[in-house]
Amino acid sequence: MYFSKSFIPILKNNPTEAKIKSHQLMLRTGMIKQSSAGIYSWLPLGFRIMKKIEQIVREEQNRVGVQEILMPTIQSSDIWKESGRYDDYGEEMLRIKDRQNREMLYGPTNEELVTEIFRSSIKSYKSLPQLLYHIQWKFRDELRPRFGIMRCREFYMKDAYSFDISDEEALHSYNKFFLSYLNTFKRMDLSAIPMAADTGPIGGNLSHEFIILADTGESKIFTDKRIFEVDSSKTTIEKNSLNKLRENFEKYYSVTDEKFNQIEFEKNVPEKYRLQTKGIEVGHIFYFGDKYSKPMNASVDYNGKKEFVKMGSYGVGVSRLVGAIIEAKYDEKNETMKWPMSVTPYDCSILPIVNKNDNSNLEIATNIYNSLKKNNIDVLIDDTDENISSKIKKFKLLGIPFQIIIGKNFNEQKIEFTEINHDPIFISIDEIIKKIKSKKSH
Ligand code: 5CA
Repeated sequence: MYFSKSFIPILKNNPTEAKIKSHQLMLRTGMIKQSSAGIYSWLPLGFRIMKKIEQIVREEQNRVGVQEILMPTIQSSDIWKESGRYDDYGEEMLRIKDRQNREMLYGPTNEELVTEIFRSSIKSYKSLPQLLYHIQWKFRDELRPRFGIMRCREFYMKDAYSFDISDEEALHSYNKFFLSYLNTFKRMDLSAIPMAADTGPIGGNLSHEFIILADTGESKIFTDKRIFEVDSSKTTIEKNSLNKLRENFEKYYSVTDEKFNQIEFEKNVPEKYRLQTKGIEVGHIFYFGDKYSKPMNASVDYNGKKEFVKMGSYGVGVSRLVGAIIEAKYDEKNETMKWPMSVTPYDCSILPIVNKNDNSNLEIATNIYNSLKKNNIDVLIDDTDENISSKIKKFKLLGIPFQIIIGKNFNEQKIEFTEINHDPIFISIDEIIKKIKSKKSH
């Protein structure tokens, strides 16, 4: 992509309405544009990042055997009346009437709809477990939308739902999501800690929030620092292995503020390991047994007996993650963001010095661009006639991990190549490709 043809509307200064780094940078670099309070359009740069995040989430769901579906954004109120949540959910739910005067709503979550889908087809315990997910827009009429896409009204979420025959089997499903979430966030270079949490309007009595540490986070957390050392890399989806993983995490006190108890904290965590800080909730998993299956009559035949299925639900804030990654990865010292290779909108930028009467640098840049593209490296080439130092500054602002600079006296064997916030090195195109590819495969 040539920068002159791209739609990346960069602002000169940080917008004053934005209070936190991620919101400032997302507006400044033209990733998003507000369309009304708490509702945003995603422009190409932001959309590319969100799509990469979505794909990682998808792959890790598929890996533990969850099947992808797509449910609509608009739901009928009937199923919410069946579950009893239509009145309980309150003003956060956007209620709409269609032309027949039927009560509809823009889904804030999908427990009811997926239960309705399940009960209409699955009749025997032999079809269990059923694990289903979709990635779809949600709407919650938040009282105070804030921090850009971090707490907004319309947001993109991965939500999954599990259906099992017994508590024991349901906890096995819960644990599969527990593992898949650790793997998902690890692939984005994030260390997300599972913390015992409240269940709020979703319900149930077992729940973990996955939280990444950030001073600007809205969740207060209390934790034992040793939890950061727990290793999940050898865990498989076998029951024992997953149970062990949960145990390894749960032996350390780690809770959000709704669950916090000072006496327990001090009793369980030696002083030197106590950490009281803030974080961003990027995922939340719940186990709620038959809370929905019973009122909605979602049951299966179990050797001649009717059993209500045991359910859980599992959310990842796909759009929130874009902001969360900026908050977690922002480099205060250099005042830059740096995208993890797995989600970066472009891997590399090519910045030629462009002279009005001489196209040669632009031609060299285009040749290098083609070689990188052939190697599946995503490149943005700055063909504008801005001076080179403002081009370098611009791409630092965008957080693109690598830069190639084509200046005077170009030498094929010694191309100026910079990893963001490092000193430039001078290497050949083959070495550049090797370096970027090896970073991409980590
Ligand atoms: N049905 C359950 C699990 S699928 C559920 O809705 N859980 S949730 O309410 O915790 O939302 C799941 C995730 O969506 C959260 O962890 C958070 O990352 C994201 N999220 C929730 N509300 C917002 C919001 N207003 N703006 C942006 N992201 C949000």
